[in-house]
Amino acid sequence: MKVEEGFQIVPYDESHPYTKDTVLPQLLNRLLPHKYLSEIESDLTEFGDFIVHHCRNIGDKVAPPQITQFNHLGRRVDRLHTSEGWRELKDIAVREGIVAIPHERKQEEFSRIYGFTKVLLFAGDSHEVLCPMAMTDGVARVLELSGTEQMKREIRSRLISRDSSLAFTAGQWMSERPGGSDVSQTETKALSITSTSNSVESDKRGSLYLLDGFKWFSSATDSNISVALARTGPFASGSRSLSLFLVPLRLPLLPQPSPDPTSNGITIHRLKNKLGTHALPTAELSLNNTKAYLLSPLNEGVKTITPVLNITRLYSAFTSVGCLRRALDIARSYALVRQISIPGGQSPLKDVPLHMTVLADITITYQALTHFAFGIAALLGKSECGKATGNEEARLRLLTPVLKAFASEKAVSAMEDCMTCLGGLGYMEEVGIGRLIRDCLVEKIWEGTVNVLVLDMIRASNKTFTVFMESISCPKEQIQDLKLEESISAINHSLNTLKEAFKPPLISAPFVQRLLLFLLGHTTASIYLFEHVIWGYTEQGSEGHWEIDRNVFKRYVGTSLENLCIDLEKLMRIADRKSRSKDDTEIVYGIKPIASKL
Ligand code: MFK
Repeated sequence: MKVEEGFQIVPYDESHPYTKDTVLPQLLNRLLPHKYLSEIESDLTEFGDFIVHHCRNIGDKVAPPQITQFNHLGRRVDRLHTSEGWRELKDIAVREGIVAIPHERKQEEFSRIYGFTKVLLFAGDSHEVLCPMAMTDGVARVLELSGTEQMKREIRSRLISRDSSLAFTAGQWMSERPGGSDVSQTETKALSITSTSNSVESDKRGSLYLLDGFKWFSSATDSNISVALARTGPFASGSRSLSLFLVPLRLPLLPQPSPDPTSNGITIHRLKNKLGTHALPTAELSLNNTKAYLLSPLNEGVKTITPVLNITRLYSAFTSVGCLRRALDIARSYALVRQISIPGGQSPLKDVPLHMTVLADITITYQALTHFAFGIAALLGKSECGKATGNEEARLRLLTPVLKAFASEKAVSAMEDCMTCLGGLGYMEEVGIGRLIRDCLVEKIWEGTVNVLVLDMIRASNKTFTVFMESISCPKEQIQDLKLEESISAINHSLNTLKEAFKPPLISAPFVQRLLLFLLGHTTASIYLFEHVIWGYTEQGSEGHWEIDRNVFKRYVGTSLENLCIDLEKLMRIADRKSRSKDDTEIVYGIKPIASKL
């Protein structure tokens, strides 16, 4: 049989990422004042069209970066070559205002919602250019809060520019070989450049230092500047003797493009050979007398860089959700065209209940994560505009690490289900779900692994859990009208468990701490879904979508019930098992450890 004979697989068309999305238009309708929604909706629609008809094709021009370390004269040059597609996608992100929108703040505190909607739409086709955008956004915020006037004028203005011929991107260098997420082991040292009068030398940008060290994971090797932690005090003081520096990658930093930029004492030791995010130039960098500007108060580097951590964590969550959006759309679109045999004839997959039960479960996960992510984006917007109450600041602090960890875990397994919805075709590289999964696996690791975020949640909960509880109220009559008593009772059960578990002294058993993060994630996502149902019912009535939203909410709570209904008593029983850590070791290594060697 010739290939063009016999059964032909019908191509599927992916749908518009904004207008045909099952949650975004309704959710923005709830979260944004009408004047802002009408102002931005055409941009979102056009951007969605542009992604489908233009950005997607750029993927063919995206390839891994390469490095030329030596020139023909044997000189070390470390020239980094990124692919044409990567550069084009970065330019698009700049022109679309991914970083500009939240910093221009034309929609006031709602600008973050607008900006993150674009992140969500773009994520699945972005080949991770959102990673440098995340760091650029975070660094722009650090400069706004801590930079000198000159840094703000010269550098921040370029970080938030929409003109790709002027715009700068930024990286962040924290990770080093000894520590990973534990920055207390940082080896990079900063020495002040002293003038004859023995004071720290500075130009208008700030106090100048020379950095010497080795940065192990730099994902923004093609950026213009970076922020880096380096030691300005004794090693024994751990992370309390780290300061934050602004590092130009090439000198002179300005004018850019400069006629002959030279490296700022930075050599690329190696490009990383990663499982995914192949287009992103991640490198190991050696810093030798690298000029840098002090950006934090001395030895307060970790605290000063935290806006970068929190903003990139939110980008990470939106990237997980955005990649799931695209994988789900592929699976949905395929189900419309793929015919299978059923007794008595043929049927598209969309009419096969067994298939639709899988797609509905994935859609519910997607919607729950989307509601959760936008809930936190709204809080960040308020915080940055000085409009957040103390309670909202506390919720933002507590829930940012929870969202990032929760979304990274849930999105990848849901994407695996999307892949299976296409059978063998889903496993093909050309479909793209494989790349989305590979790229998103990193969201479980960078910017803090799930366990690092568990510890961050515990640290944040010390001050904030009570206010989180105070923020929740369930309107009783509507619960009855909507027949949601059972779901709300599960949520209340979980809230009581969390309330008891987060009472000081906090449970220190590692297993329970990890479980608490997921319990808090499920509960928060349920509460955000619930808020949306109530809004649809009270504000939109029969015009609205609320009956579908109510089903989504009930089903989400139903599938999370096992998690939501865990008892404090059960948690305590687990926590009280002092031998659990020892048991874990025995289970993992299959042997009883010899007591003296424990
Ligand atoms: C698509 C987009 C994806 C994004 C990709 C970006 C790629 C970037 C590539 C990378 O570089 S990945 C590696 C990034 N590294 C990390 O994310 C570090 C993970 N480690 C942590 O988050 C640790 O928890 C931390 C380094 C912050 C711990 O450092 P310390 O010095 O042991 O923390 P400490 O002493 O607990 O906190 C210092 C202060 O900061 C405290 O305040 P006080 O001094 O007032 O007590 C903390 O409360 C505060 N703090 C810590 N984390 C905070 C925070 N404040 C606000 N938000 C936070 N998240």
